[in-house]
Amino acid sequence: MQEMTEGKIKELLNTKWAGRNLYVKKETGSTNDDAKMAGLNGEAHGTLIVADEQTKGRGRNGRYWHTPKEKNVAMSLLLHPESDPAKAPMLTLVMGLALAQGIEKVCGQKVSIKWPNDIVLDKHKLCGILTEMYLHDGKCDVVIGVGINVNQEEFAPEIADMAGSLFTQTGKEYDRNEVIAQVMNAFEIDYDLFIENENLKLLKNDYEERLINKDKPVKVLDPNGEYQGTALGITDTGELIVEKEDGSRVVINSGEVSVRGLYGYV
Ligand code: BTX
Repeated sequence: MQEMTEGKIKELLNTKWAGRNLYVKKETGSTNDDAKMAGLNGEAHGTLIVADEQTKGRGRNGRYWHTPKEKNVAMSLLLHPESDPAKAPMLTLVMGLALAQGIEKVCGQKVSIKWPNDIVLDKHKLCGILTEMYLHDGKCDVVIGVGINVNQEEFAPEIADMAGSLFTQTGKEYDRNEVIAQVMNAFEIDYDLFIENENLKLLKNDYEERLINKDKPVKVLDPNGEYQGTALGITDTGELIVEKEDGSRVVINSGEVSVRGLYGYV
Protein backbone atom coordinates (compact mmCIF):
# COMPACT_ATOMS: atom_id res chain seq x y z
CA MET A 1 0.00 0.00 0.00
CA GLN A 2 1.31 3.47 -0.96
CA GLU A 3 2.45 5.65 1.90
CA MET A 4 0.88 9.12 2.07
CA THR A 5 3.52 11.85 1.80
CA GLU A 6 3.60 15.57 1.11
CA GLY A 7 5.98 15.00 -1.80
CA LYS A 8 3.75 12.46 -3.57
CA ILE A 9 0.60 14.53 -3.10
CA LYS A 10 2.31 17.70 -4.36
CA GLU A 11 3.66 15.91 -7.43
CA LEU A 12 0.06 15.23 -8.48
CA LEU A 13 -1.42 18.60 -7.57
CA ASN A 14 -2.05 21.11 -10.34
CA THR A 15 -3.60 23.76 -8.14
CA LYS A 16 -2.51 27.31 -7.39
CA TRP A 17 -3.63 27.34 -3.74
CA ALA A 18 -5.72 24.32 -2.77
CA GLY A 19 -3.51 21.94 -0.81
CA ARG A 20 -0.31 23.85 -1.59
CA ASN A 21 0.36 24.51 2.10
CA LEU A 22 0.20 20.88 3.13
CA TYR A 23 0.69 18.92 6.35
CA VAL A 24 0.57 15.12 6.46
CA LYS A 25 0.24 13.57 9.91
CA LYS A 26 0.58 9.95 11.01
CA GLU A 27 -2.11 10.26 13.66
CA THR A 28 -4.32 12.99 15.02
CA GLY A 29 -7.52 13.51 17.00
CA SER A 30 -9.44 15.36 14.29
CA THR A 31 -8.00 17.11 11.25
CA ASN A 32 -10.84 19.65 11.59
CA ASP A 33 -9.36 20.71 14.95
CA ASP A 34 -5.90 20.90 13.37
CA ALA A 35 -7.20 23.07 10.53
CA LYS A 36 -8.97 25.35 13.03
CA MET A 37 -5.62 25.80 14.86
CA ALA A 38 -3.91 26.49 11.53
CA GLY A 39 -6.48 29.24 10.95
CA LEU A 40 -5.87 30.75 14.37
CA ASN A 41 -2.15 30.69 13.58
CA GLY A 42 -2.76 32.70 10.43
CA GLU A 43 -2.05 29.92 7.90
CA ALA A 44 -2.99 30.50 4.26
CA HIS A 45 -6.27 30.00 2.36
CA GLY A 46 -6.11 26.47 0.98
CA THR A 47 -4.02 24.96 3.78
CA LEU A 48 -4.68 21.23 3.87
CA ILE A 49 -4.15 18.89 6.83
CA VAL A 50 -4.20 15.18 6.07
CA ALA A 51 -3.98 12.30 8.55
CA ASP A 52 -3.31 8.59 8.23
CA GLU A 53 -5.40 7.87 11.30
CA GLN A 54 -7.94 9.85 13.33
CA THR A 55 -8.74 8.95 16.90
CA LYS A 56 -11.55 11.46 17.51
CA GLY A 57 -13.05 11.94 14.05
CA ARG A 58 -16.35 13.82 14.12
CA GLY A 59 -19.39 13.42 11.92
CA ARG A 60 -22.32 15.84 11.80
CA ASN A 61 -24.53 16.52 14.82
CA GLY A 62 -22.14 14.91 17.30
CA ARG A 63 -21.88 11.63 15.37
CA TYR A 64 -18.50 9.89 14.96
CA TRP A 65 -16.41 9.26 11.86
CA HIS A 66 -14.12 6.25 11.81
CA THR A 67 -10.72 6.54 10.06
CA PRO A 68 -8.67 3.42 10.78
CA LYS A 69 -4.91 3.39 10.41
CA GLU A 70 -3.35 3.75 6.94
CA LYS A 71 -6.43 2.77 4.93
CA ASN A 72 -8.46 5.89 4.27
CA VAL A 73 -8.16 9.63 3.91
CA ALA A 74 -9.06 12.11 6.63
CA MET A 75 -8.37 15.67 5.54
CA SER A 76 -9.45 19.22 6.30
CA LEU A 77 -9.15 22.25 4.07
CA LEU A 78 -8.85 25.72 5.61
CA LEU A 79 -10.50 28.53 3.65
CA HIS A 80 -10.61 32.28 4.17
CA PRO A 81 -13.59 32.93 1.89
CA GLU A 82 -14.17 36.40 0.55
CA SER A 83 -17.87 35.58 0.29
CA ASP A 84 -20.51 36.24 2.93
CA PRO A 85 -20.13 33.69 5.81
CA ALA A 86 -23.85 32.92 5.47
CA LYS A 87 -22.97 31.28 2.14
CA ALA A 88 -20.47 28.86 3.69
CA PRO A 89 -22.97 25.95 3.89
CA MET A 90 -22.98 25.91 0.08
CA LEU A 91 -19.26 25.10 0.18
CA THR A 92 -20.20 21.68 1.52
CA LEU A 93 -21.98 20.98 -1.77
CA VAL A 94 -19.04 22.38 -3.71
CA MET A 95 -16.78 19.92 -1.89
CA GLY A 96 -19.32 17.12 -2.48
CA LEU A 97 -19.10 17.70 -6.21
CA ALA A 98 -15.28 17.95 -6.13
CA LEU A 99 -15.11 14.67 -4.21
CA ALA A 100 -17.27 12.94 -6.79
CA GLN A 101 -15.20 14.34 -9.69
CA GLY A 102 -11.85 13.57 -8.00
CA ILE A 103 -12.86 10.01 -7.13
CA GLU A 104 -14.17 9.42 -10.66
CA LYS A 105 -10.78 10.45 -12.07
CA VAL A 106 -9.01 7.97 -9.83
CA CYS A 107 -11.32 4.96 -10.14
CA GLY A 108 -12.67 5.55 -13.66
CA GLN A 109 -16.34 5.10 -12.73
CA LYS A 110 -19.19 7.54 -12.18
CA VAL A 111 -20.16 7.98 -8.54
CA SER A 112 -23.37 9.52 -7.21
CA ILE A 113 -24.19 12.25 -4.74
CA LYS A 114 -26.95 11.70 -2.21
CA TRP A 115 -28.14 15.20 -1.39
CA PRO A 116 -26.67 17.17 0.18
CA ASN A 117 -23.19 15.66 0.27
CA ASP A 118 -22.87 11.91 0.72
CA ILE A 119 -20.83 10.30 -2.04
CA VAL A 120 -22.29 6.97 -2.95
CA LEU A 121 -21.08 4.06 -5.06
CA ASP A 122 -23.46 1.16 -5.58
CA LYS A 123 -25.69 2.24 -2.64
CA HIS A 124 -22.75 2.51 -0.21
CA LYS A 125 -21.52 5.72 1.39
CA LEU A 126 -17.86 6.36 0.53
CA CYS A 127 -17.35 9.82 2.03
CA GLY A 128 -18.58 12.20 4.68
CA ILE A 129 -18.15 15.98 4.88
CA LEU A 130 -18.22 18.17 7.97
CA THR A 131 -18.00 21.94 7.41
CA GLU A 132 -17.30 24.16 10.42
CA MET A 133 -16.94 27.93 10.71
CA TYR A 134 -14.90 29.96 13.15
CA LEU A 135 -14.97 33.69 13.79
CA HIS A 136 -11.76 35.25 15.02
CA ASP A 137 -10.26 38.74 14.78
CA GLY A 138 -13.33 39.88 12.86
CA LYS A 139 -12.82 37.27 10.10
CA CYS A 140 -14.53 34.02 9.31
CA ASP A 141 -12.51 30.86 8.65
CA VAL A 142 -14.20 27.87 7.08
CA VAL A 143 -12.90 24.35 7.60
CA ILE A 144 -14.19 21.62 5.30
CA GLY A 145 -13.40 18.20 6.74
CA VAL A 146 -13.60 15.19 4.47
CA GLY A 147 -13.41 11.49 5.24
CA ILE A 148 -12.90 9.21 2.22
CA ASN A 149 -13.04 5.44 2.57
CA VAL A 150 -10.36 4.31 0.15
CA ASN A 151 -8.84 0.92 0.98
CA GLN A 152 -10.81 -0.14 4.08
CA GLU A 153 -11.77 -3.82 3.78
CA GLU A 154 -14.43 -4.17 6.47
CA PHE A 155 -16.78 -1.94 8.41
CA ALA A 156 -18.21 -2.24 11.93
CA PRO A 157 -21.45 -4.29 11.89
CA GLU A 158 -23.62 -1.29 12.79
CA ILE A 159 -22.59 0.59 9.62
CA ALA A 160 -21.70 -2.31 7.31
CA ASP A 161 -25.01 -2.15 5.38
CA MET A 162 -24.56 1.49 4.47
CA ALA A 163 -20.79 2.15 4.47
CA GLY A 164 -18.37 1.14 1.73
CA SER A 165 -14.94 2.00 0.41
CA LEU A 166 -13.49 2.25 -3.08
CA PHE A 167 -11.93 -1.13 -2.32
CA THR A 168 -15.14 -2.86 -1.19
CA GLN A 169 -17.11 -1.42 -4.13
CA THR A 170 -14.59 -1.92 -6.95
CA GLY A 171 -12.34 -4.72 -5.68
CA LYS A 172 -9.19 -2.63 -6.21
CA GLU A 173 -6.78 -0.71 -3.98
CA TYR A 174 -6.10 2.94 -4.78
CA ASP A 175 -3.24 5.35 -4.09
CA ARG A 176 -4.48 7.78 -1.44
CA ASN A 177 -2.01 10.46 -2.60
CA GLU A 178 -3.79 10.46 -5.95
CA VAL A 179 -7.25 10.59 -4.36
CA ILE A 180 -6.25 13.64 -2.29
CA ALA A 181 -4.60 15.45 -5.21
CA GLN A 182 -7.48 14.83 -7.63
CA VAL A 183 -10.05 16.06 -5.11
CA MET A 184 -8.01 19.23 -4.54
CA ASN A 185 -7.57 19.74 -8.30
CA ALA A 186 -11.34 19.50 -8.79
CA PHE A 187 -12.14 21.62 -5.73
CA GLU A 188 -10.05 24.58 -6.85
CA ILE A 189 -11.86 24.74 -10.20
CA ASP A 190 -15.29 24.32 -8.56
CA TYR A 191 -14.53 26.90 -5.87
CA ASP A 192 -13.61 29.50 -8.48
CA LEU A 193 -16.92 28.81 -10.27
CA PHE A 194 -18.75 29.16 -6.94
CA ILE A 195 -17.07 32.49 -6.20
CA GLU A 196 -18.16 33.95 -9.56
CA ASN A 197 -21.79 34.22 -8.43
CA GLU A 198 -21.37 33.20 -4.78
CA ASN A 199 -23.74 30.34 -5.50
CA LEU A 200 -23.96 26.98 -7.25
CA LYS A 201 -25.42 28.22 -10.52
CA LEU A 202 -22.36 27.24 -12.60
CA LEU A 203 -21.99 23.88 -10.82
CA LYS A 204 -25.63 22.81 -10.78
CA ASN A 205 -25.52 20.75 -14.00
CA ASP A 206 -22.48 18.76 -12.89
CA TYR A 207 -24.05 18.25 -9.45
CA GLU A 208 -27.48 17.20 -10.74
CA GLU A 209 -25.92 14.82 -13.26
CA ARG A 210 -24.69 12.82 -10.27
CA LEU A 211 -27.65 13.39 -7.95
CA ILE A 212 -28.89 9.94 -7.02
CA ASN A 213 -32.26 11.29 -5.87
CA LYS A 214 -33.03 13.18 -9.08
CA ASP A 215 -36.48 12.34 -10.45
CA LYS A 216 -36.75 9.57 -7.85
CA PRO A 217 -39.24 9.14 -5.02
CA VAL A 218 -37.89 10.30 -1.67
CA LYS A 219 -39.03 10.30 1.92
CA VAL A 220 -38.49 13.67 3.60
CA LEU A 221 -37.74 13.33 7.31
CA ASP A 222 -39.12 16.69 8.39
CA PRO A 223 -39.32 17.15 12.18
CA ASN A 224 -42.81 18.64 11.60
CA GLY A 225 -44.00 15.50 9.82
CA GLU A 226 -42.59 13.00 7.36
CA TYR A 227 -43.82 13.06 3.75
CA GLN A 228 -43.05 11.58 0.35
CA GLY A 229 -42.40 13.23 -2.97
CA THR A 230 -40.13 13.29 -6.00
CA ALA A 231 -36.77 15.06 -5.89
CA LEU A 232 -36.49 17.34 -8.93
CA GLY A 233 -33.04 18.85 -8.46
CA ILE A 234 -31.36 21.63 -6.49
CA THR A 235 -31.76 25.40 -6.38
CA ASP A 236 -28.88 27.77 -7.13
CA THR A 237 -28.29 27.94 -3.39
CA GLY A 238 -28.23 24.18 -2.84
CA GLU A 239 -31.66 23.38 -1.42
CA LEU A 240 -33.37 20.23 -2.70
CA ILE A 241 -36.57 20.80 -4.72
CA VAL A 242 -39.21 18.18 -3.94
CA GLU A 243 -42.58 17.79 -5.63
CA LYS A 244 -45.12 16.47 -3.16
CA GLU A 245 -47.73 13.89 -4.12
CA ASP A 246 -50.37 16.66 -4.43
CA GLY A 247 -48.21 18.43 -7.05
CA SER A 248 -47.05 21.27 -4.80
CA ARG A 249 -43.31 22.00 -4.62
CA VAL A 250 -41.17 22.49 -1.54
CA VAL A 251 -37.60 23.60 -1.18
CA ILE A 252 -35.68 21.74 1.49
CA ASN A 253 -32.79 23.08 3.51
CA SER A 254 -30.20 20.51 4.57
CA GLY A 255 -29.80 21.99 8.04
CA GLU A 256 -33.41 21.17 8.89
CA VAL A 257 -34.34 17.87 7.34
CA SER A 258 -32.85 14.77 5.81
CA VAL A 259 -33.96 12.71 2.87
CA ARG A 260 -34.01 8.96 2.24
CA GLY A 261 -34.96 6.69 -0.61
CA LEU A 262 -38.34 5.03 -0.12
CA TYR A 263 -36.77 1.69 0.74
CA GLY A 264 -33.55 2.62 2.52
CA TYR A 265 -30.57 4.94 2.60
CA VAL A 266 -30.71 5.91 -1.12
P1 BTX B 1 -22.37 12.02 9.10
O1 BTX B 1 -23.03 12.52 10.32
O2 BTX B 1 -23.04 12.15 7.78
O3 BTX B 1 -22.00 10.50 9.26
C1 BTX B 1 -21.66 9.96 10.52
C2 BTX B 1 -22.25 8.57 10.56
O4 BTX B 1 -21.65 7.77 9.52
C3 BTX B 1 -21.92 7.85 11.87
O5 BTX B 1 -22.96 8.00 12.79
C4 BTX B 1 -21.74 6.40 11.44
O6 BTX B 1 -23.01 5.77 11.42
C5 BTX B 1 -21.32 6.49 9.99
N1 BTX B 1 -19.86 6.32 9.82
C6 BTX B 1 -18.86 6.49 10.70
N2 BTX B 1 -17.66 6.26 10.12
C7 BTX B 1 -17.93 5.95 8.83
C8 BTX B 1 -17.13 5.62 7.72
N3 BTX B 1 -15.79 5.58 7.77
N4 BTX B 1 -17.76 5.36 6.55
C9 BTX B 1 -19.10 5.41 6.42
N5 BTX B 1 -19.92 5.72 7.45
C10 BTX B 1 -19.35 5.99 8.64
C11 BTX B 1 -20.22 12.78 7.98
O7 BTX B 1 -20.99 12.75 9.09
C12 BTX B 1 -19.07 13.74 8.18
C13 BTX B 1 -17.79 13.03 8.41
C14 BTX B 1 -16.61 13.96 8.31
C15 BTX B 1 -15.34 13.26 8.67
C16 BTX B 1 -14.15 14.10 8.40
S1 BTX B 1 -12.68 13.18 8.47
C17 BTX B 1 -11.75 14.61 8.46
C18 BTX B 1 -12.48 15.62 9.32
N6 BTX B 1 -12.12 15.51 10.71
C19 BTX B 1 -13.17 15.17 11.47
O8 BTX B 1 -13.14 15.04 12.71
N7 BTX B 1 -14.25 15.03 10.70
C20 BTX B 1 -13.96 15.30 9.31
